[in-house]
Amino acid sequence: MTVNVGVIGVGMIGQDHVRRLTTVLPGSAVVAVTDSDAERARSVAVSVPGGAAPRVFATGQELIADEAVHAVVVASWGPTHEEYVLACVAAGKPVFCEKPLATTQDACLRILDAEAAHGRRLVQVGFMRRFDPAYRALKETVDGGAIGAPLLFHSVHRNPSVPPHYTADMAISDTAVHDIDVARWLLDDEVAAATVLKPRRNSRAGALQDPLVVLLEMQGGAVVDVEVSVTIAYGYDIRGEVVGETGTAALAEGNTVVVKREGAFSGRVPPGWRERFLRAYDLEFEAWLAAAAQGSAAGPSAWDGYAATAVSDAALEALRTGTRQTVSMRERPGLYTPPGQGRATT
Ligand code: NAD
Ligand code: ISE
Repeated sequence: MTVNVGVIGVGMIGQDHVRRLTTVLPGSAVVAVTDSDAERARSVAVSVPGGAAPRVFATGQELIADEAVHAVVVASWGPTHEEYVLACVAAGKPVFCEKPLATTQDACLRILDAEAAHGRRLVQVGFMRRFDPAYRALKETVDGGAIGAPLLFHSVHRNPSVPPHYTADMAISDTAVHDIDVARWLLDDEVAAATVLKPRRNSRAGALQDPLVVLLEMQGGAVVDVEVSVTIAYGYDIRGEVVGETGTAALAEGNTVVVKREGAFSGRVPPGWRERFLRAYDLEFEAWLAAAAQGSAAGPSAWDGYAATAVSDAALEALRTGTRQTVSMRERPGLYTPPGQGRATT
């Protein structure tokens, strides 16, 4: 079956997802696009390879309502996600929503309530690290007991630079939100409290407070430290190490080749998220299309989106106040507990 997809928001990542749906993965066709920048939507539509160009809709709501659209990708700015995800759930259409699921906890709760009323999952959130082969190997190692019970998780999230619209809060709500999700998933636990430290500022940071260190206390007692650096110039560097009772497990450096010459050795650091997580984005969409073809959703759920936003809200408050903040969350509904599994969905 071919899943006819409509894409809302065709900026950087929206265009990348259109490319993967039309030229990388089998089983889908992009039949509709929209963007608040109408000219951008038109130029993306005409650049789609293959048969008929996707239809360009004036609004996301019209795109979602169109009968030819079976499933929807939301890749517009974070504050617009709630409206579109709710409209997809109301229409009973599977939806892939880029992170964050929504920018407030209340908005996430409205999505959880709508999905619960629908009675089955329709929402997948774009936490692509869960599909990254290196993170998967790390989780398998930890889950397999090779290093004993996990005690600490060190996570490093470095961006060379960020776009001009990037605000101070986004270091947590847009960037660290990935580390928050991956900590919940790797440790199979929820976050109990957050504290944020402000190291000496990078002189390149402008109005941003960069870097930041986000400390998360998990309900089971493990502690997570996240370094967020978004103006670090040298490349896009993602690291993760779990410290267990009897050993450690870390993401390996991504290079297939290390060059040694003139008394030194070197490898490449990827320039950005597009290259570092290329395979992860493909795999998350493969999973999404398979589930969408059955009228459902897989992978990171609306619950995972809600949990990440609840923790990110606590961390933002910790940053503002300079104090430790506890995370309070609704009880997890049965819809989001996979049979025989722990708390965080794969
Ligand atoms: P972008 O600014 O390049 O693109 C966003 C697009 O959405 C723009 O073309 C904008 O005109 C459009 N838009 C804004 N409001 C809209 C609305 N109401 N209706 C329709 N279109 C609208 O931003 P981006 O970097 O592509 O980010 C988009 C989303 O993807 C964000 O939520 C971001 O956090 C997420 N993202 C995720 C990853 C990842 O690694 N998973 C990477 C980059 C971006
Ligand atoms: C961006 O939106 C992403 O999601 C990237 O994965 C992240 O590294 C970057 O910091 C965000 O701005």
